[in-house]
Amino acid sequence: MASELVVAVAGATGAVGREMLKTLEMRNFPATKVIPLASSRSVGKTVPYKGQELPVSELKEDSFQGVHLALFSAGGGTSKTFAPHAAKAGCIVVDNSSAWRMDPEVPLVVPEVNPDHLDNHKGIIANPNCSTIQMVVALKPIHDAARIKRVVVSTYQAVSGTGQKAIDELDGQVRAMYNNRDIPVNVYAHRIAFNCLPHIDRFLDDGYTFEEEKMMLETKKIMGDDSIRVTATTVRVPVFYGHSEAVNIETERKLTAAEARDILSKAPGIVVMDDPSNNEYPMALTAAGQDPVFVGRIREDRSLENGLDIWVVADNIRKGAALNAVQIAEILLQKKLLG
Ligand code: NAP
Ligand code: 3JN
Repeated sequence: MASELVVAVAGATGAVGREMLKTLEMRNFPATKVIPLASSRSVGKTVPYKGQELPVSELKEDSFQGVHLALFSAGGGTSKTFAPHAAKAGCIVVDNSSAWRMDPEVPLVVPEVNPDHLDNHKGIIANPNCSTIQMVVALKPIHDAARIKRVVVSTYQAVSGTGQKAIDELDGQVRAMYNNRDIPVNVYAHRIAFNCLPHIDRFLDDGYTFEEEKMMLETKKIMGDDSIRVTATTVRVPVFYGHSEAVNIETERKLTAAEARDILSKAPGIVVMDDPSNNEYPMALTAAGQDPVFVGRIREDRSLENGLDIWVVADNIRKGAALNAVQIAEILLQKKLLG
């Protein structure tokens, strides 16, 4: 590794960007300098890193001279515009948006699943959607053991996936209700407090949402297998942190629940919590603030010959975004592809 390792965080004032700074710090990432970037609105603000307050600079085309690694979480449009400038300056971009995920030239990586896809990057690497990340961590060992034919997933997604404004909206709505005030509805199409919205991101012509399409397409690309059929229903629930997923899996070869439990408990990045007789199963509250993907409720699907049902929970801002991006950077370092 070179003696210098300069890291920029684009979107450093946002929910994901702040978690990225925290994750770099917690994992002792060997950055010699960290540069927080955001919009012109944030110039003059600071963000915390290693006990200091770092000043935020405006993200510009020339922000990446002398920068080795840029972690982007400033929205798809921003990534589309600025990631190529960063790559052209010789910086490796790990992008959290959907802007580059399905580009055939761009690796889409979950370290527990397809770290080898990093070998052929061309300067931009994509971090998958949070709901996809936690699902593929659980699917990969099952696919390796029994070959997955089809996945049916329903998600229960926390408001933090939408960013800080949605965290504030749920908090504000609950307070308004308990104080008999008018309930502000600004972020989602309907009230989220004490409600569930089967609507994440925009609707597409065939009735799916873009979030559902992301899960369906990204899963095939990460698993490197176009034959896996995936259908998704993504739902926003009034939870602050932690996405939960009910995942139904049809396999080519029969796996018993005991075999699946054994395989999953030995897989990287997974903690199995599956003791229903003691009310033990993962919940959003279990995962919030934690690194692993938690799996429970592992059972054989009574309606299929070779089917499993599992329940998968992870912190959407950590493993679903910041942690996965930093793990990618760590592998680049191990492979001597960075610095
Ligand atoms: P957020 O809390 O709203 O933060 C947005 C960040 O982007 C802020 O730092 C903001 O800076 C910055 N930004 C916005 N427009 C910009 C511009 N034109 N130039 C420079 N910076 C700009 O949102 P978040 O939850 O952190 O999410 C940010 C992005 O990360 C999302 O849009 C999405 O693409 C990605 N994301 C990915 C996942 C995943 O599934 N892997 C999950 C969540 C989010 P200011 O404070 O200056 O406005
Ligand atoms: O809603 C969630 O729980 C996850 C949201 C992710 C997100 C939010 C805004 C824009 C994304 C993403 O990562 O897919 C994007 C995007 O399309 O970049």
